[in-house]
Amino acid sequence: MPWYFKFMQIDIITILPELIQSPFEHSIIKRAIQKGLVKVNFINLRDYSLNKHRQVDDYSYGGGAGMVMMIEPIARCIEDLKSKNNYDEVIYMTPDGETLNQKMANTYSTLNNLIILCGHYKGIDERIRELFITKEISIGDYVLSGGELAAAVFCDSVIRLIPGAINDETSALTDSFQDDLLSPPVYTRPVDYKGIKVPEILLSGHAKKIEQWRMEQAIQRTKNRRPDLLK
Ligand code: 6GU
Repeated sequence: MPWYFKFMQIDIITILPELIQSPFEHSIIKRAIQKGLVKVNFINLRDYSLNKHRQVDDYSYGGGAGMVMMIEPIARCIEDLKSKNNYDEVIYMTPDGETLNQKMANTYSTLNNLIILCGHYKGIDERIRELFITKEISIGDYVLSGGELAAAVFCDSVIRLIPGAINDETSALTDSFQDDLLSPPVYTRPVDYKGIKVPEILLSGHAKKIEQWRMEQAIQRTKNRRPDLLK
């Protein structure tokens, strides 16, 4: 455990809680939850519908294909959450949001209380964005069926950065993108697989030289694959 301790609560509003839960039940994210670094609540939006059919969407004014998520259930849900907690941000997962990157993940990992709203259908009534949403996030330039998978990606990128989530504290800092470089190649046993050998330097035991080699490889790989990162 690091010398300082932070606790984060993430409340995810969704119409498909089953869809989003599994990524939180494995590996680093599961352990972060078990260690008490973060609590993730899945809130079923339909619980906030007053309609006997638990309806949360309706036809789009002006016509056109695709339903729109209604204001009232979302407003009721967010107001209920806000009556019990103070939130740093109310995030809406949407393809027209700001594209997620490592810098954003770092920033969000320092916050304490987040609401994440997962959209569906053709989107949410614009007035929800005006009234409640403080940040809009996309995970890339392609369209998903709903915000759940995007929310899981966002949460994974953030939770693993909470101090203590990763055992080796330095490990998250050497990730690809953390210094705007891709990661160097890595190897494990066997030292020779069908004639393809592990680079000699990695077997040398020279910590300094190995570090230098890894930096060179990282720069070379970034030049070849993502020159845009080097600016
Ligand atoms: Cl956040 N939502 C949806 N529906 N599609 C996306 C996305 C989000 N980010 C990229 N594509």
